[in-house]
Amino acid sequence: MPVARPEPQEPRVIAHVDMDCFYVQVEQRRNPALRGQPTAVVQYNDWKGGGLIAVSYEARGFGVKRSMRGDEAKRVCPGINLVQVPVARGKADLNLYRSSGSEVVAILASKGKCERASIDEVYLDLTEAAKEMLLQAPPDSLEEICMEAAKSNILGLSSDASEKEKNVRAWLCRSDADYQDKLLACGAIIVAQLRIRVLEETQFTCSAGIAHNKMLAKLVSGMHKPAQQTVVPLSSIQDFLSSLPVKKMKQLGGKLGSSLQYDLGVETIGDLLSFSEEKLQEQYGANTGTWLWKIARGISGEEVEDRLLPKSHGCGKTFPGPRALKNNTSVKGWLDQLCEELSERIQSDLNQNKRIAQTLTLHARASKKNERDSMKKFPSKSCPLRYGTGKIQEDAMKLFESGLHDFLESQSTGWSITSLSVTASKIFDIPSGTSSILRYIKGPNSSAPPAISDSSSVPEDPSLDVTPIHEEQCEPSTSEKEDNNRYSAISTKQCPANEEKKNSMKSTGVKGASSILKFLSRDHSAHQEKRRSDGLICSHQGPGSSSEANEAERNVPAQAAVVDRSNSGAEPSGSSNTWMLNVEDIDPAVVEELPPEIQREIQGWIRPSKHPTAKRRGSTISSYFPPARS
Ligand code: TTP
Repeated sequence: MPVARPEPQEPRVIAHVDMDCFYVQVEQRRNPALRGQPTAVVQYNDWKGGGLIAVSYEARGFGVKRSMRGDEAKRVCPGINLVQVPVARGKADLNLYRSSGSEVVAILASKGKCERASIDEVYLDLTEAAKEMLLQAPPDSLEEICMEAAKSNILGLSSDASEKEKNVRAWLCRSDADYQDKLLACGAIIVAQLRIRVLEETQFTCSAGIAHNKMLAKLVSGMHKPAQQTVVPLSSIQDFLSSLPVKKMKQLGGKLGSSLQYDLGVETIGDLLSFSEEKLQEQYGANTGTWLWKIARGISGEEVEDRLLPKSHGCGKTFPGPRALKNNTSVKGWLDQLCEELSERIQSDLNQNKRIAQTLTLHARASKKNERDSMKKFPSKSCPLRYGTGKIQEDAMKLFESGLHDFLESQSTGWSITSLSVTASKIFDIPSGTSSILRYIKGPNSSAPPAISDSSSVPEDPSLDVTPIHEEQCEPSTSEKEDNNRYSAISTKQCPANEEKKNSMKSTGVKGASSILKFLSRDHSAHQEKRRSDGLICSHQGPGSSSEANEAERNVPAQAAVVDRSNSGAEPSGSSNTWMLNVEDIDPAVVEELPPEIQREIQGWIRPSKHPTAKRRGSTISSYFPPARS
């Protein structure tokens, strides 16, 4: 259920940036001959030409849709280019798309707090940058407003096409505007400049929404695509929400939205205005009721998180129709492959970013023989995550068996699995210092099998690493959704983007800047390739993304026994803090899996006599670090 959060006192400027037909653009950069051509990226499974997962805007013009398969797309648009998604381990390999997304994130993060929300979308908190611009170089003081900003779509502004740019320029430069609108105008100019930089440096176009909160920015970023931006002034919010179908809002796509429609007769967000906060609370509980009351008024206190790295890592694959898995051996074969990739990715995250994942979750879709239409779902199962491919494989199989047991409800009947995914979540940074390593060892890495909990009632975050794709999925996470190249941390120090940040206010007016679409010529891409090869372009590898709530649940010790827990969402039993560790408790296999510097540190504990600094702290690890929950 969504949660109402307190609103900030000060007006904010928030942008949601979403790449246009992202996988297609990545393929077009790889093969510039595809630029401007009807193109789609298709899944690995080539049944009926493969399922389309990304469709260029040229192809959309011919009526090609993501729901089609390649053969159908060819019938609708005979000239379409179908590019198969890269493949590894018999499934889609999204590394290229993740690292391409990271290049964009590195640029966008130069102007303010940046939250990578999925493989191709980002939230930015531009409040400080907008305030600074308003102080130093307000729009009405600029000699010229860049073309890209002047092409903004401002909700509520006259949409007379012939006058649009003139009206937008006038709106951006109004000296009598209220403070909130002035900040938004600055935000619109900053976002336009960022989008131009993204295009110049990566050759990718993106669209954006600019508003006073995340909810509104997200709702409008896709309203005018491709390569455009939309601004939501305060005065336009009620009109906008009054016609917005409830299901368009991310959190209302499921049961809550259906209940609003069928139980309260609410069709649009604006319809919610006719219900008091008390009535909504009575129906949906205090918090969700208040949240609904607020969204009806365009109010959302959700903060942009400072996070460039994924919140989880997930790997999955679907097995449609005749490919469904019908026995434990075939499930184990696939689970082993998914777990191997997951293990590589979390290990890479640990090595490069010093981050530990704490929870392993298995999701599956299943049906029982002769019961194809049953509503019973395969319950998702979680347990503390133990590092090491073999352990993850072992635990995932146990999670599967536990889920299958519940799913079958003791019936001995045939079953088939049509999708499998494993996710590593609850990822936290290891603070520098040894106490964090202690937590790492006592938590996710015990050699004992972990407690299993039922996570079926935890709503799946649509932006998690595991994105719903037709045949296979493997999100970066996705939902940040890794081999070593994939996940290098994005350091603002490393990137020229940071220099830009320092000087950001000096260049607010991009004099004579032309429309983003002009950059899409092949000549330009050749120029960019040259710049790239000359080392002029920032193209850091980075994370994938996901957006599972980053809760402060930091201390999940592994348990000695496998316990089936059906009270979903509960912490595995025994996550107590009164836990003591002696050096004998450290699994040597775990130590070998750690990054070299951490291994050295642990060796310091294990053989304190050889490491005077370690010895100073005591002879058993527990004497250094009292149990603490962080
Ligand atoms: P989206 O942002 O949903 O779509 P898009 O970028 O292709 O197009 P748009 O311009 O309309 O935003 O998805 C981002 C990428 O994620 C997309 O290019 C391919 C991948 N993807 C899948 O693999 N499977 C899916 O079901 C979806 C929705 C996306």
